[in-house]
Amino acid sequence: MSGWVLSDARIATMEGGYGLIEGGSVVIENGRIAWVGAGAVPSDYDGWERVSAGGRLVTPGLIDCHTHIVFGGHRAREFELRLEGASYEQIAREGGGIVSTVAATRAASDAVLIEGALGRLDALISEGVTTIEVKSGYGLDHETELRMLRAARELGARRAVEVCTSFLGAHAVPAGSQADDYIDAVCIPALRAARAEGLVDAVDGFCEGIAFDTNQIARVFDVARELQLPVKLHAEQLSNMGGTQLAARYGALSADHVEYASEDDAAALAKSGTVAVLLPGAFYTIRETQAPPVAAFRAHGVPMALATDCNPGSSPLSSLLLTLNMGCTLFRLTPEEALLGVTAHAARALGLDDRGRIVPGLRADLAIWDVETPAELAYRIGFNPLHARIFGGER
Ligand code: DI6
Ligand code: FE
Repeated sequence: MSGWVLSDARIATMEGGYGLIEGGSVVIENGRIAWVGAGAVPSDYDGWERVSAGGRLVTPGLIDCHTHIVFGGHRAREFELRLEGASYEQIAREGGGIVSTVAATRAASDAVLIEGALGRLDALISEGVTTIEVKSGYGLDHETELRMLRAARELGARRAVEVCTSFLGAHAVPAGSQADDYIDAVCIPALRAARAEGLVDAVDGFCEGIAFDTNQIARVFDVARELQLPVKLHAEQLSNMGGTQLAARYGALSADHVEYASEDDAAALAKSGTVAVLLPGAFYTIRETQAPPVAAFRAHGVPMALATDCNPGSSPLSSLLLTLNMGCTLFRLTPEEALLGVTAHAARALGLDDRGRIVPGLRADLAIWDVETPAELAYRIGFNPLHARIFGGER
C-alpha cells in the first residue's frame, strides 16, 4: 500500500472558485492526489488506511508567494520614526530602510540568518503554509546575495515546506554606489553565479524612484532570459514607473504590489498572463492610501494572488491568515478571491502547476481547518484554526 484516504471532509478544491465538495474524500498516493470526490471512494482503494477529517474543511496547503524572510536585524526604530512623522521613502533616502537591513544582513552569520528566518517560517507553517517564496536582496554584494539564497535553500531542508527562491539583487542601490554601475558590476555577475550554483528559481527587481528604473531592470531581465529564468517585479508600489508594462513585456510570472497600476497596466497583465500579487501588509504598514485597482484586475481577468511580503521594513508580517483578512478589508477582495490568492493563484505566481488546487495529479499539500466555511479563514483576526497540515502526503 502506498497511500491513504482522508475522508469525511468538506473540501475546498479551489478549482474555479471554492469548488466545494461536501462529504468528500481525498485519496493520497505517493505524495500526490490520486482521487477526490464525494460519496464512495472507488473500490481500487479498498483496504487503504482511512483518516477521518471529522467533517472539517480541507483546503490546499497555503502558498506565500512573496517574502523576504531571510534578513539580519530589525527595523523597530524606523517604525518609531514613522510614528513621529517620517515617511517610508524619506527614511530610505536618508540611509535607513532597505540599506540599513543590508548592513545587518552582511554582518549576520549564516547560522543567525537561518535561525531568524526559521522563527518566521515556523509561524507561517503553523498556519498551514506548505510552499513559500524567499527572496535575496539584502546583501547587495556578491557573497551576501549568495549567502541569502543558500540560507533560503537551507530552510527547505530544515522544515517540511517547499522553498522557491528569487534573486532580488536589484532591490536597492547600496550606499556609495551608482545604480548603473551596481547593476553591471555586482548584480548581474552575482545572478550568474547564483544561477550556476542552482540557487535561483526566478529573478525579481524593485522598479521604483528609490530603487531602479525600467531600463536598469530590463538589463537584469535580459540576463534572466538568457539564463532561462522566469521574472517577476516589485512594480508600481509607491508611484507609476512603467514597471508593470515592463513585466508584461517580459512575460513575467507576477507583478507585485501594483497599487499605482492603471487600467492599461491591468490590460497588459491580462494579455501576458501575469499574476498581480497584492501585498496588503506593506500597504497597511506604510499607511499607503492608494489601493491596487482590484476592479480593473477583475474586469480584465487578471489573476490576483495575496502574500505577506514578510520583511523587516514595510511588512513585518508573518501571518498569511491575517493577510487574507487584510486583502478583504483593505482591498475589498471577496474571501473566495483571497483564498484563491494564497492557493491556486499563488501557485501560478510561482510558475508551479503541480499545486494550489485539490485535483488528481497534484501534490498532496493540504490544510485541515477547524472551521465550517472557507470564508471564516479570512473573516477572523488573530485566530488560527489549523487542525492539521499535510505536506507531500505526509501527516
Ligand atoms: N518593496 C517592499 O515592500 C519590500 N521590498 C520592496 O522592494 C520592502 C523592503 C524593506 O523595506 O526592507
Ligand atoms: Fe517585497
